[in-house]
Amino acid sequence: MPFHTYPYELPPLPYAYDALEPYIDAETMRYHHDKHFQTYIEGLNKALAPYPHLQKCRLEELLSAPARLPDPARCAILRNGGGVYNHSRFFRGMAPAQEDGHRPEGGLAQLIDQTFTSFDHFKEVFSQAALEVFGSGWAVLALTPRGKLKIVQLRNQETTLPAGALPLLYIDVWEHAYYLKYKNLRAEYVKNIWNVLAFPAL
Ligand code: MN3
Repeated sequence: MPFHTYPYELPPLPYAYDALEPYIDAETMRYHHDKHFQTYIEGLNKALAPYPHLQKCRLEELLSAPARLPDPARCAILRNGGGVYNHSRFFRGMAPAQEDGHRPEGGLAQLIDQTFTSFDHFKEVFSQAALEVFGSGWAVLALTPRGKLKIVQLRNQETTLPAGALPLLYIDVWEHAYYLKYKNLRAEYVKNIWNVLAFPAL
């Protein structure tokens, strides 16, 4: 995928800007994808420009071991690289609404039932985690190295990678993800995003 190595490029949205209407509006999608996501792409390329040896690394490698990044660039690489990594997955983790919403299938459906007793309870717990992120950040459903599901709250553009966990599903709760349509009503946004969250196969 084009955004996995330097120089990073903005991946196209896998659907039309208005495909998630009325839950996520086209104007929000344009700003979020074309401006905010693009800014992280540019910031990451700029941060990596002086470091040819880091340009050869995959983004996951850079983000997994922050201590190995050079001091002067560490913060910029983690912030911008985290923004690139999280947003690339967030946008791919949504799809046009279906009647009754999207449901996980197969192995992921089983694991959700085992871990959270039911899909509805999982939705409650995950929504609550998204509502309780203080300030800018993410709620993420992640698969731990031991194969367990875990709901994680990330601040700013942290990722699950230093913990070795694979992110499966994201809710972006930065205000840029919802403010144009929902203003201060994060709870309305979180309730409505379930119509368009799409589950990966496990
Ligand atoms: Mn965002």
